Amino acid sequence: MLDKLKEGLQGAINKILRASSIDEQVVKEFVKDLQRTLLQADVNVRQVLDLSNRVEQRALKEQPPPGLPRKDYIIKILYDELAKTLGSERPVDLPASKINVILMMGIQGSGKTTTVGKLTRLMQRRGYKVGVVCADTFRPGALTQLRMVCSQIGVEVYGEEETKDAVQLASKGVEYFKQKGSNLIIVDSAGRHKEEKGLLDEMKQISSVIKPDLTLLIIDGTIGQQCYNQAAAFHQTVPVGGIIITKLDGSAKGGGALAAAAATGASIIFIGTGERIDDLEAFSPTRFVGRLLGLGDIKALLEKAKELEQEADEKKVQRIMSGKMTIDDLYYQMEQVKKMGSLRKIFELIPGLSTGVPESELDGMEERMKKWKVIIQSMTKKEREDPEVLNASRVKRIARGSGTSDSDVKDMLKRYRQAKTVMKATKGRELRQLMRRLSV
Ligand SMILES: Nc1nc2c(ncn2[C@@H]2O[C@H](COP(=O)(O)OP(=O)(O)O)[C@@H](O)[C@H]2O)c(=O)[nH]1
Ligand SMILES: [Mg+2]
Repeated sequence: MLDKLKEGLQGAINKILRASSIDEQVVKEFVKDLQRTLLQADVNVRQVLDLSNRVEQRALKEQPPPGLPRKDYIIKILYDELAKTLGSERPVDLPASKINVILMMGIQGSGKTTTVGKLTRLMQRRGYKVGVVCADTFRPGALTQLRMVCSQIGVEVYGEEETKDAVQLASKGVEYFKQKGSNLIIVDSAGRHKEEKGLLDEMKQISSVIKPDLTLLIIDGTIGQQCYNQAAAFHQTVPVGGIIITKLDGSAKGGGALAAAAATGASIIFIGTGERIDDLEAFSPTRFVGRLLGLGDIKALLEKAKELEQEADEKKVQRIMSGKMTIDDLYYQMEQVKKMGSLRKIFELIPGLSTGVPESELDGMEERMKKWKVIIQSMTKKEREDPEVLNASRVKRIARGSGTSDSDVKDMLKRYRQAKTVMKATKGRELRQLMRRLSV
């Protein structure tokens, strides 16, 4: 599966591993290799640029945790960014205690009907009582096809050969299975109309009538580039809750998977890997990327990186606990927490930082926080390690260098001291919790 993409990525990685030292040029070349490979795999240009820019920026700017070679760290960055593009892992989470409705959406030939069978089988095994509705009134023989698929697994299909109103059919079918006591109703839909707009309108109407708990977009993994626009068009019509990429068993280039996920922001939940009813796999972005990059090596590398990062964190916590927090440590925490969300959160999460700050002032603090970053960047290494050396003239210099005022600098120092005191007093307990939360 996805042999070309795999080959390309592994080639780029091998080149990095063989380089005698990592400088800007090696990184740039690596990023070029990466771009070429992704483009060949039919990932769309904008996405390729986004992804490769992020990899380049991080590879050039970030420091690997002590003990981890820069080469390995760059591979980890690539892994992170690829996995991030594919979204987070999302199991299907539909409470069996209520009636759930799933709407299948996608163009003709993408694999909707086949996937209905696969999904039904899988959900049956998980204990759901499944009913299937045929709302494809466009394709001749659609009902017969769906019945054939579902007869293999003894599942009833609601459909009417004569009715041409798909919206009405969907609604009647859902009602039918509700009365019958099903707790999962899967609605198969048409994938083609005389014009695209007709199809999208129909989807919108079906969705507003049956009010699905989950709308799944089925995408053919072999179509590459077009995935992006297709997924975006559906998503604008009916928000996509999850994606299933089919036909990843054949000569799929794989770019489609990345494209569809990016166009909708939805996660890929399953992938289809064959025509048989059991050929459906739960999708895990990390496992997928692991496979692409060559799992054996990457797994060991990731574990090592995590260990070293934790070790480095632990050392920081130790230092901070013993009352020796430097400004760099504070900065590091600010950066770490920022990855989690808003600046406001930083205040709530870094122990001591918001102590004594009234709720009403918290929002204004966000602005202040931005200033602190520039202030910290204007300090020398020595000053960051030992802020007690800061006298009036140094404060003036920093204020001037960062385009802030003396009182801004003093305010930052005051907060730093406060945070330091609180962390020492709580023996870093809260901080440790914070680090733990960050490392998952
Ligand atoms: N190899 C392979 N073929 C698939 C897969 N999923 C669907 N197909 C085939 O794709 C074709 C179209 O599937 P169908 O379910 O009718 O698509 P629909 O028009 O969206 O309902 C059929 O020939 C299926 O057998 C898959 O995961 N792998
Ligand atoms: Mg179909």
